[in-house]
Amino acid sequence: MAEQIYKSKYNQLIEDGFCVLEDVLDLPFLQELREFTDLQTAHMSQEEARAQKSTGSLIPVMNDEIFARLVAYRPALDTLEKLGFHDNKFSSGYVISKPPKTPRLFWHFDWAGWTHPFSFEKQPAQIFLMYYLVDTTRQNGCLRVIPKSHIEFNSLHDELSPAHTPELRAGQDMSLPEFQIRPDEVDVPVKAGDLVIGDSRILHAAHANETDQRRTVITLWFHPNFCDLPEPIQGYIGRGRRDPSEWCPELADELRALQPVYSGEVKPLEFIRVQLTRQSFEKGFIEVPS
Ligand SMILES: O=C(O)CCC(=O)C(=O)O
Repeated sequence: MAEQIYKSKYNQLIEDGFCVLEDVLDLPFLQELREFTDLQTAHMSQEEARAQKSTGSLIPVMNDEIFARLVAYRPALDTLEKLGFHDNKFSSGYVISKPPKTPRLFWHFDWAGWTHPFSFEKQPAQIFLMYYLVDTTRQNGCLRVIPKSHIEFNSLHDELSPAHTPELRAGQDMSLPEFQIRPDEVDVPVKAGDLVIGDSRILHAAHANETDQRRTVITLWFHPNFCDLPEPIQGYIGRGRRDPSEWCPELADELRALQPVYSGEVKPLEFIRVQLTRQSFEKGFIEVPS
């Protein structure tokens, strides 16, 4: 891909909060991931499926070697560098598989470090790398985002309660603001193997899966320019890291190089799910709820 294209993708990520890089996963690996995740998600109990009707499966990636290969996947890491990011670190990720005939995913953002003013700067402290394993459309639950909501106040911020409550995950009350169709939302349909990169602060959701097939995405969280982040954020991201050789001995060195390690003395920021208001965007920070 030409340098100019990476530049425009980077600008889109910084200004709008997301971009799509086409055709990043090679076909044999994509097929392997499909087969593996189909088996994994086939074991989901009825009870779990009911409790997570809106999200679909939420299976952590750090137990299976195949996902270690995805985390250390060279074409994706090279893509981050070509976009202009350096010292890219990985913190965690999930297999999110929406079974057939499941409702919308609720509006939310993934970032939980809002108590630090850096959260209101343009540079992201956390980005998601999403690999959809099937082509996505409005019918099977493609991603929806509100452009610029990572950095600009959106009236939806005022309406959302802290994300990922059991009620939201189960999609118990589809009349909640979290399940609305918004006038400023855009669909992000992709081809299987494309890579969606998004700022973790962006408001995002997914359409219902109205088809008879699963729609699986693997979301990985990365932290670009880790060494340039404020220390309390480095400490927050670097907390409680496991030895990568327990996850994938063959890739332990590569995974270790991707681990966010903070060895300074500054107190780490607390992980906190909050409600954002216009005032927080205007002030550039939020009050910590006591
Ligand atoms: O299921 C999807 O399409 C989006 C997943 C998501 O919102 C997330 O990983 O934060």
